[in-house]
Amino acid sequence: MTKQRAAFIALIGRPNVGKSSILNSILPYKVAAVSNKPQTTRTRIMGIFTKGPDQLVFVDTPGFHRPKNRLGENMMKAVRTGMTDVDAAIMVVDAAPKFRFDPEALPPAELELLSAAKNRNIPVILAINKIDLLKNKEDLLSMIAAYSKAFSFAAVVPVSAVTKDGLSELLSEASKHLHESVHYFDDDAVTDQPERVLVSEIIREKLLRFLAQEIPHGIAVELERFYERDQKNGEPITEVHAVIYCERESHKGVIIGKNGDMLKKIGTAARLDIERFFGTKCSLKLWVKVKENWRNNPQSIHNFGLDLE
Ligand SMILES: Nc1nc2c(ncn2[C@@H]2O[C@H](COP(=O)(O)OP(=O)(O)OP(=O)(O)O)[C@@H](O)[C@H]2O)c(=O)[nH]1
Ligand SMILES: [Mg+2]
Repeated sequence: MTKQRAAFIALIGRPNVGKSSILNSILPYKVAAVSNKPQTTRTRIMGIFTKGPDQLVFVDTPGFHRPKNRLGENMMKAVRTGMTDVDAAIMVVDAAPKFRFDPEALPPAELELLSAAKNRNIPVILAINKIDLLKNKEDLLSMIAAYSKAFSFAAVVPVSAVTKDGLSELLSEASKHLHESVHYFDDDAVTDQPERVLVSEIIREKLLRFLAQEIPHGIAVELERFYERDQKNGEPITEVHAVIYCERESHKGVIIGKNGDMLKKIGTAARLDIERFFGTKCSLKLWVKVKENWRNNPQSIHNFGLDLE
């Protein structure tokens, strides 16, 4: 029998570069929320890719940034733990930065991550993501040159999470860090996240997508009820009752929207995703409540499951 092999691979990088998108594109289904707002990922999320004797466990982490509140501090703790006991890291960078890319001065957050990897002796694969947005191939070459000058990467792979270009090469680079080991997860497991977390993250993702910049960062979603039952016609239906917590009364108004339109839009999008995920109908009921300044309240952070080390 072929010996089993395994590797833990951290996905690290600045906010919004596409770490979670890459993870979702590698896996058979989506496990991490993705949005165009920075700081979408709040905890460490594992995505598991098993092929025959080999198991790659990808550890998605929150985007590296200067924390502004206790939640942010917890998120940065999740980055540090995410980089502990891994066999390699994939640092994801954006090929189409909104800022002008300066080959002489890489973003400080990236330099900090690279030095953390170096201190821990973790080999780093550079994934230059969003190459589908690149108009000028010269830019890619100058990025590769600048990053390679700053750090000795195990490999540099241009990718696109959207078109899936380069992902098989990224997988084969990650596979070079496999070592003989029993598998840590069942061979058919795709994530370490419980179903109820996946469901609340689907709802939070829609809030991030549909709301303006400042509101979604102060949002948390808690499931009050979550179960499957049979309808009268005998078909199963997933029943979800969720509370959306925001930080201000004015935010609550925006989330509900005029005549409840915004909440309806968010609910419909979330319901469709939940139905696709479970392969059943879904009845989704949403409430909006205010919990002031919860992002600085350790008890609330704990209750929302955001203080996992
Ligand atoms: N065009 C294009 N957009 C991408 C690609 N990968 C990710 N995006 C977009 O980039 C945005 C950020 O993606 P995420 O996957 O949430 O980024 P992240 O690095 O996980 O962000 P945080 O969790 O906030 O740190 C989303 O709007 C994605 O749709 C890509 O390859 N091409
Ligand atoms: Mg993310």
